[in-house]
Amino acid sequence: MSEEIAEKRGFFRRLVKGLSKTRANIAAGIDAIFSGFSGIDEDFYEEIEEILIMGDLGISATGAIIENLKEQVKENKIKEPKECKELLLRSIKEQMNVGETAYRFEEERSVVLVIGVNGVGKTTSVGKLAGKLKDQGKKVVLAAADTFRAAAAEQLTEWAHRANVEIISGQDGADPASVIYDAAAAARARKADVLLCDTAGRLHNKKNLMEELKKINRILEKEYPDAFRETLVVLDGTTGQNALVQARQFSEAAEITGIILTKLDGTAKGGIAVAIQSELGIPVKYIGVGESIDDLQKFDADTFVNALFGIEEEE
Ligand SMILES: Nc1nc2c(ncn2[C@@H]2O[C@H](COP(=O)(O)OP(=O)(O)O)[C@@H](O)[C@H]2O)c(=O)[nH]1
Ligand SMILES: [Mg+2]
Repeated sequence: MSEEIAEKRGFFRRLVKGLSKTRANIAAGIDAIFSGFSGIDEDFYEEIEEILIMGDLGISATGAIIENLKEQVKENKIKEPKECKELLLRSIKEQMNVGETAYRFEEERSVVLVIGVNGVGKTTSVGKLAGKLKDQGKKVVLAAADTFRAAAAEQLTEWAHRANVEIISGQDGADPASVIYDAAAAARARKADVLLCDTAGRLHNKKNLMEELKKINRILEKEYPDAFRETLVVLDGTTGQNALVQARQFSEAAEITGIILTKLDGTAKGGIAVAIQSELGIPVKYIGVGESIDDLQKFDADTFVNALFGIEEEE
């Protein structure tokens, strides 16, 4: 077995383990319906619909999934409920299609802005991402631009040590834009591959947030003009539909290029990943499946749905 396959298999196992509560919520219910019904009728669809909505896939994504399933059943002249499972999985995967997810920032000189409300896992995700990129041999610089919370820079400094990368921080209460300014200068001077910027989570007011992000963006454009730009919103997977609301608000305030969905380990609301991709069309680029440095994975919709339904993947 090659190292890559072993790693993939390890990731999948961790994902399956992390999603166990979500799976108990969704897959067990779905299986019960498939074995409990002897024919396909309106009740059958309604029960599937209920499970998907309870599993946090969202009303609109669920509606589209059921419509698609009905069409497939008709087209393929399916009579047995059990034969619907494959079609259901396929239609969930189709709903999540956002085209190919690009990770260009990993390959180019880039700056990644990480935003999101308090406590969702921004600092942790920046730390994990730093570790991942460092492992790939990249030169990484961190910007501790959350100057709002006293302990924030300290927390990121610990991650910088763990990942063995450089960090630029300012005084508590300093202007976050000034930290970004210094960090851009440092990234330039050290010829960094990736500059990762942790920010404060303040969404109390959309106008404020927009102004602050605009200011940061202006500085980056001026001080680090040749860098490829990535803006990732971090969402807490345990908050279900709330995460979707936040994603919508942030996408109205900034040009979001992707999402990091955290805390998928131990949540029953993992189905939110489906709702995010289906309803917002923004790719989930990474998922957090634990608190340690290795607990960040690239997101793949097919793999995710398989893990959600406990289907072993073939290599
Ligand atoms: N279980 C779990 N905990 C996480 C994950 N990501 C972050 N956390 C925890 O969530 C809490 C808040 O994280 P933090 O990075 O400080 O959030 P921030 O305020 O957005 O910067 C910390 O206790 C983290 O350890 C994850 O993927 N899984
Ligand atoms: Mg933080």
